[in-house]
Amino acid sequence: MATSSTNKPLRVAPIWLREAPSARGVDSAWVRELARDCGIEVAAITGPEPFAGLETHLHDRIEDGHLEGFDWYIPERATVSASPDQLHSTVRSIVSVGLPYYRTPPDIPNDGAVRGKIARYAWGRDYHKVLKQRMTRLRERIQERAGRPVEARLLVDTARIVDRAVAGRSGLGWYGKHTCIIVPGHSSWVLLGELLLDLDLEPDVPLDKNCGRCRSCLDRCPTQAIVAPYQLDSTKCISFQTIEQSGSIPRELRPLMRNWVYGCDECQEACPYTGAAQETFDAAFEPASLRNVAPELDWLVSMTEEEFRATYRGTPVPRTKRRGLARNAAIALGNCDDERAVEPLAGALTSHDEALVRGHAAWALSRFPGREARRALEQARARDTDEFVLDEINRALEALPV
Ligand code: B12
Ligand code: SF4
Ligand code: SF4
Repeated sequence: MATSSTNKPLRVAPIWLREAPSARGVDSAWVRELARDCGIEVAAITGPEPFAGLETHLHDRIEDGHLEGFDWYIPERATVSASPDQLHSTVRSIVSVGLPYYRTPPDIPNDGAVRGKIARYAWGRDYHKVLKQRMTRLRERIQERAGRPVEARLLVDTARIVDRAVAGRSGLGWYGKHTCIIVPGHSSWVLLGELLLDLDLEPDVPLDKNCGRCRSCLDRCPTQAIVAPYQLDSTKCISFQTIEQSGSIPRELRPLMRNWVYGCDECQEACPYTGAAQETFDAAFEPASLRNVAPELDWLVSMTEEEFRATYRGTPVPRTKRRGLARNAAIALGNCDDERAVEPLAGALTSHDEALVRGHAAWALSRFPGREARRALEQARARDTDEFVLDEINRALEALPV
């Protein structure tokens, strides 16, 4: 039997997927139809009952340290998020909604540039805004059809509710071992939200699907962050480190991060269901330029605030800030095994305005055992006064062969 990192037995079939909310006699097919009219391709309905078993599961994950680094992920919040009926006293039904976003990457020119990778969900416009706008429209349409004011609460990616638990119980999709919700026809490439309504709607039923013996996502994860089926240790996840981590990235993870500079799609790409995922033609997820998909690392590590804003405004990327993205680019340059990385790294080490970036550039230079890297590090050691940077430089010099 699979066990968590603290040897707690894994609950094999979470009870919150097996609940059968009572039918309320109102046909809900029209809600799904209206959703599609509003640009929301998939929707399914569940009741407001607490997700039995979820509270304990979340508390266990917190206790195991798997959610460390999320200040807001505290047991009290987790308790509330497991009981949607506590969020809004009048809620009678929840509409789980999803925006599929899978698309093939644009052609990468053969221009010799060393490039990083941005996770697909961040190629286009910020999904929080896109989904909220469409959900607002859906709420208005529901109200028109219901012929009375409808109280509604619209949630996308908040601490108030576990989006995947709603999607799982409503049958919008089912849990993969990578912990993502797999939606038929789209694999896990679907962003989730929900409308809590004071309307009685007939609930849909959970899908009777599972991964069987497959474990491709666990095997493919570069940092082994999926510590057991359905259990992710966020602190090891490249997505967490490149997006949520505001400080230094743990040294042991840096060499494993490959060229991901914002998020990570490895576990989803490994999934056999991705082979059958439909391309989206949703303009909201169309990248404005190649830099929104596969930016040149030498540019990222030295971009100005103006360039950063002009390129990434309106997308999810600003969450990591210019310094975070440049830090991630320094690590990716360190992992690229291409001597051309030394020059931009030496430049970043000498002149980047953020100590965070200079320090990670020092680490990255330690991966290039030539004389140039050593010279850049020694020169920087004589000039830099920041403690973190000096520590990184000293460690890098120690790691380089004399
Ligand atoms: C915190 C968070 C993260 C953290 C932690 C992720 C995690 N797995 O917990 C980090 C930063 C690592 C992260 C990464 C990503 N995230 Co995120 N994240 C969230 C957030 C805000 C909360 C998730 C949460 O509560 N996690 C706590 C853990 C304990 O819950 P869980 O992993 O979902 O646990 C479930 C399973 O383990 C399952 N389960 C447990 N035992 C068992 C046993 C069996 C048999 C079964 C079937 C199931 C099962 O039930 C649990 C409860 O839902 C949600 C938004 C939200 N408010 O819900 C988005 C969300 C989950 N993220 C999302 C996305 C897109 C991503 C990334 C793909 C982004 C990227 N490309 O970089 C990666 C995917 C990494 C991965 N493999 O999960 C989407 C997922 C869409 C989907 N189709 O599933 C969400 C829903 C945002 C949204 N609104 O669309 N994310
Ligand atoms: S997003 Fe990347 S690092 Fe995180 S679990 Fe998936 S493969 Fe592993
Ligand atoms: S890769 Fe395999 S184990 Fe992982 S989610 Fe997909 S089907 Fe499930």
